[in-house]
Amino acid sequence: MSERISGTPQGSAPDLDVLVIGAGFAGLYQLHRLRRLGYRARIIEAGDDVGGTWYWNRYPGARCDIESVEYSYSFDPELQQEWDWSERYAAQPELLSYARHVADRYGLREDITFGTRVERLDWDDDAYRWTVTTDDGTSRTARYVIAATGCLSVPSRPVFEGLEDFAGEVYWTSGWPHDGVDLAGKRVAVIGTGSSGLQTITAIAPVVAELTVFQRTPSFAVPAHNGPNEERLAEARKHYPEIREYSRMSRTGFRCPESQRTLTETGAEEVRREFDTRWADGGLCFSSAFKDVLRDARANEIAAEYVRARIRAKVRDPELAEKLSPRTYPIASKRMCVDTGYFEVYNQDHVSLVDLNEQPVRRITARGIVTGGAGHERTYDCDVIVLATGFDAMTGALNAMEIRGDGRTLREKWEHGPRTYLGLMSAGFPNLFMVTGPQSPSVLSNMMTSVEYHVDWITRALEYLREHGLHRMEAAPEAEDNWVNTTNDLADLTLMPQAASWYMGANIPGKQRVFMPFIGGVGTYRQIGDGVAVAHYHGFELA
Ligand code: N01
Repeated sequence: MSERISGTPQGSAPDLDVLVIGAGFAGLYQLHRLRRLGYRARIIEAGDDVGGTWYWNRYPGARCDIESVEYSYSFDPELQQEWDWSERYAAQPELLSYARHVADRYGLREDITFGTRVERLDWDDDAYRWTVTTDDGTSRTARYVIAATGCLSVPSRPVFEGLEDFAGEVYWTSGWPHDGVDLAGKRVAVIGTGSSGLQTITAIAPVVAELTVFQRTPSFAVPAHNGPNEERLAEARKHYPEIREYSRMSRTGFRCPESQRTLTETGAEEVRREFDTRWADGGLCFSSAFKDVLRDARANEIAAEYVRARIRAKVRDPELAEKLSPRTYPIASKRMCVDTGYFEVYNQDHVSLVDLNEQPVRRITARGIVTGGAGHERTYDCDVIVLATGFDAMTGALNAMEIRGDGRTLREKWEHGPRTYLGLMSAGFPNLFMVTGPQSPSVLSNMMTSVEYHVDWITRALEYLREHGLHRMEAAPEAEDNWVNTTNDLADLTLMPQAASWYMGANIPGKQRVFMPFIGGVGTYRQIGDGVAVAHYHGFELA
């Protein structure tokens, strides 16, 4: 059972019942649910339109790595029947149109304030409300705040000495110009070879005059086999309820055959057959082929070597193929990429790879990028530099705000890593919910499945409070401690902590290295979350 503490809110009613931060897929659905239930709710959004990730990340080739029919809302059967997904994996413009369609279809825009960034939140424990201050100097009060701020929404922008001296154009994939960029016939340098880099490189290679890729760590990538979607969509339209039900209880939040077999106990021929099948199917299910791939170093190496062999088969120059083959971390311990002809790009004469382990970036000059050590410097001249250097994942957007709860800021509390109960609330910060927060499945899952579950869970909690005349909800410290320990223990059973990944916060200088998402699976997490709700919000203090 939850613990009840006594108290009543002092003072006048707040301006809003609920203030939601962010108008990405999470914020839009949250606003829709709240409006239907009669809450006075408003979204504050930094961008000038809805869409979140798909509003900002407009780089060439930006595309989802979960199939469209699954990376879509399930809450309204009519919506899912009426929307056409033209490709197996939707591209950014289509995803942005979908977000806009949802905002218009449910009349959400009237309750969204665009072009405004939340800067600070101050909790008033007498009035049981938050004061939310935005960058236009305005303050609003709200009984509850829901941070739908996204897991990969704050770009990581490493400092490259001399970047400001560069005479050409500079673009960050995470903030690509809305009017597009004409790269035709230009000499382009790309720094970063994660998902954003791979997609950009593949998309721009056919149009640029010269492409130089600066790689620090190669990525494992599985083929997307993207293409027209009529058949998949027709099948999905017949079976959406079953598809959604399956996804909600699955490990990953989308349809992916989970193997019960261990690789190390399966014959080599059968292992190969299974990988071949998954490779031919395409997509992220590759790493679910055997249940020990993420737990057993030997199994992992066999899976990794399978992918490296595929890279060798695609890249004509063996030396180059080796440079493009990851060897420094277990496969799937960094987010795998889903590609469409990425490795083949390097077979073209106008494309070259610079291995930053051999020649690190020294500085950037007016002409281009200088690499190498003293006496061995080399300048790569270019007209355009594209930076695909990633994000301050999971905690970045929350820590970017000054969130002051019971004295401390959230940033101070999370100095040694995020601490939450279920990834939904953090002790000391009452009435502040997070959608897909740290220590929930979030980035390890189909975000749509996880977003909908969290929004539904939070909405149900708010309804419970309202029905019981309660006004304050807070994670209990012991429940939070247990949950943090559980998530850490689960991660330690896997190979995930071995990688210097953004899951671990390792891409941000000074950030505590701790595995941030809950790795126990979407279905298991859902059962735990539902159990907590049924037990009158066990582990939360209600007042
Ligand atoms: O970012 P990343 P991303 N000098 O962190 C390199 C999702 N997403 O935007 O690995 C040189 O993966 C860095 O090198 P290293 C998806 O979940 C999805 O690509 O740190 N290089 C790495 O190569 C994904 O995982 C899609 O050694 C530097 C790259 O920059 C997540 O977003 C599409 C550097 C950053 O890769 C993040 O992907 C796009 C430096 N100083 C994104 N600093 C879909 O397909 C960093 N790097 C849905």
